Amino acid sequence: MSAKIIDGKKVAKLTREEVRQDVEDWVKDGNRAPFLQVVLVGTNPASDVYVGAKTRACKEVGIQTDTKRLPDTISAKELKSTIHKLNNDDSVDGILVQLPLPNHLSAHDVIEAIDYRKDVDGFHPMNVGRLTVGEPSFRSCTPAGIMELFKHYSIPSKSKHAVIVGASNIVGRPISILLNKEEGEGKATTTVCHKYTKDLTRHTISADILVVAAGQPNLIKGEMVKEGCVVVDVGINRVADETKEKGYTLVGDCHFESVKEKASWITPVPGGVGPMTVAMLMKNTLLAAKKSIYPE
Ligand code: BQF
Repeated sequence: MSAKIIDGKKVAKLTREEVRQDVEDWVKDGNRAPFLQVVLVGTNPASDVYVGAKTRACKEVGIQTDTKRLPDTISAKELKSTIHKLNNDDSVDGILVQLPLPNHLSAHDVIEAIDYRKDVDGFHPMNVGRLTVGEPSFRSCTPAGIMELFKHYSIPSKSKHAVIVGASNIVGRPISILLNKEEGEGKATTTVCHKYTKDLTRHTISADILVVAAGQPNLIKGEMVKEGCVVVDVGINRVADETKEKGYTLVGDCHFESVKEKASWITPVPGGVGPMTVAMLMKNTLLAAKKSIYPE
C-alpha cells in the first residue's frame, strides 16, 4: 500500500477561512475583534518562527495580536505579574506564553498563572482537568488539530486501537484522552508509550492509528507499523542540510519513505499537523472572545 496524504496545510487553510468568516460576523454584530496577547520570553530561533506563523494567521483571520517580548533574565515573579495584568485586562481575550521557557522558569507555574478563561493553548490544569472529565474546555491546539484532520478525512477512530508514542502534557497525553473519549469523538482504545516503554515495536505494530510525538527523527520505521495503519507524525525536528538555504530541513519522528508504504493515511512533515496547530489556536482565540467555553 502507498498511503494517502493527510494535507494539513489544506485543511488548516479551510479552518482559517471558517474562522475568518466567524470573526467577520462577530464584528458585524457590533463586537470588537478578538485579541490574542503573545508573550515571548528570551531568544529561541524556533520560537520566533512559531510566533511568526501565529501572528500571520491572526492577521489573515482578523484577530488582533501583539507580542510582548521579555528578556531571558526576567524573574518568575516579574513574568507572573505581567500575566496577572493581562488576566485583568478586559481587552485581552487570549493569552499565549510561547514555550519553551528559559531554564530558570517553570512552565507549570507560569501556565497556572494564566486565567484559565484566557488559556487559548489549553494547558492550564483547569482546562486539562475539564477535558479529562468531559466538560467543555480549551483544548490543546495540536491534539484538537489532529481530531479535526480525522473529521475532515472521515477517518474513523471508534473501536480502533490508537497507540500514542510520547506522553507530553501538550500532545501525547491530551490526544490519548480525546481519542479514548466514550462520548462524542474518539471512542478508540488507547495505549500511551513513553521513554520507559519496553519493546516499542510490540505496541506500534498493533496500532490501527499511530500518533507519534516523541521528538526523535526516524524513531518509527516501516517495519514497526501494521499494514493499513493511519499514521500521524507530530514530530518537527531540524536536521542539518547544507543544500538548504536555512542550513537545515524539517523531518518528523517517522521514516516517511518506509512508513508510507505500509500506512493507509499519513501526515507529512512539514505541512501535516503543524499548520493545524496554528489554525486551532485561531479557533480557540475566537472561542475565548465569544466566551463560548466559560459563559459569564
Ligand atoms: C508545518 C512547536 C515544538 C516545540 C514548541 C506549521 C508550525 C509548525 C510546522 C507551528 C510548534 C509546532 C509550535 C508547520 C507551533 C507547530 O508547516 O509543518 C506550523 O508554528 N507550530 C509552537 O508554537 O511551539 C512548539 C513544536
